[in-house]
Amino acid sequence: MLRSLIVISLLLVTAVVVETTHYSFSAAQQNATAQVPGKPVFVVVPPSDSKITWVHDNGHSELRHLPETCGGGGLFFDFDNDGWMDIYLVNSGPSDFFSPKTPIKNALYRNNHDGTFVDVTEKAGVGCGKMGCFGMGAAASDYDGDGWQDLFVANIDQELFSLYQNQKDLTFVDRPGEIGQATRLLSGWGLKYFDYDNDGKTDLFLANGHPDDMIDSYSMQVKYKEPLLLFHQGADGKLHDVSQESGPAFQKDYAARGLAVGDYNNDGALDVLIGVNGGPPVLLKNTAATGNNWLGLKLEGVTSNRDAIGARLVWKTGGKVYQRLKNNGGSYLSSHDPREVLGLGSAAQVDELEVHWPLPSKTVDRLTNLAPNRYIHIREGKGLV
Ligand SMILES: [Ca+2]
Ligand SMILES: [Ca+2]
Ligand SMILES: [Ca+2]
Ligand SMILES: [Ca+2]
Repeated sequence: MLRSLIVISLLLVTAVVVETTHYSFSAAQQNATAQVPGKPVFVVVPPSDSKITWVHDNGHSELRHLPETCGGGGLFFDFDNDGWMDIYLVNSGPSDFFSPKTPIKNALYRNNHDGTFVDVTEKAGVGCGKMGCFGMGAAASDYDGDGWQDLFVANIDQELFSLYQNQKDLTFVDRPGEIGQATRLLSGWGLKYFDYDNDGKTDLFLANGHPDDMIDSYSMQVKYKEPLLLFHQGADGKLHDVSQESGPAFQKDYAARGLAVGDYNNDGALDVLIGVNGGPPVLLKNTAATGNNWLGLKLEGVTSNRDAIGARLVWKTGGKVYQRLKNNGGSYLSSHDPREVLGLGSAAQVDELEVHWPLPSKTVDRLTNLAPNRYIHIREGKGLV
């Protein structure tokens, strides 16, 4: 059975690295960084230096079947909050024609601050999901707002998707909850954590589809086209499956792949665009956020990267304090609206907003008494512009 081609989704903070090319350099600095003929612009860091010995296994068989044609996913994220990016890598697993000689696992490498990494997968408990290890998409987000990045891995059918909650002690616990039940027979691709109803709590949207377009001919349960799934975070802090009551789009099946989130009509309600394999894209206009207040942010770094990837937002509204790490990644082959939308619920304003700009900046901009339901532009060190 031909299973998963892929994986990526990721990049949470992969973008941090990419965006470092956007630093504002002085003329002297630009000259200093000018490309020198014969000198590599990027230098490969070999496993002997990085200590990252994990190798992706594409599951090739003696008959040259190749279930993983696009490699595995991976992401940068700071799981221990020490300010240094750690690395998570995703691999698939056994198939009908592939029995790995050594166990295949996902891998978490902790940054040693000296250019090397150490494998902490086993202690962290993120090597394998419940019921299997056939990983595909991955994303990191602090969905529960406790200040510690959590992990999400979408797996192939017959396995549950994994929601690894950060325990703040270098370990994670896989608690997929209702996501596990709902994804038992699905294969995940596009995925994104965002607050779709602007109530202040982060929700989750999943786009699914089996990689094998012949799967219907030999499976009684698994289908090529699969439903979209929407999970709403309730007052109990858990993600609840609300797909059935979320409109006709969730009653249909798609060969969904990429999923991008953005506010195309600038009403503060984040909309969704889904790429479909062999079909037209699905554009979903968000009507769920009506009635809740919001504040949209366009962040412009000056010393830090221009898109402020990696900025930490802390805001007070309605008597509560919220926080979020700005990233522009996650999902599969997709890029999201770079603006941030803060869901305020019924609160009439943002009482205080702090923007902790990412390194190398050490600037923190504080703004107070911000009126809602508009997009504002904040420049590093200048505040509102
Ligand atoms: Ca770290
Ligand atoms: Ca968390
Ligand atoms: Ca929400
Ligand atoms: Ca919108």
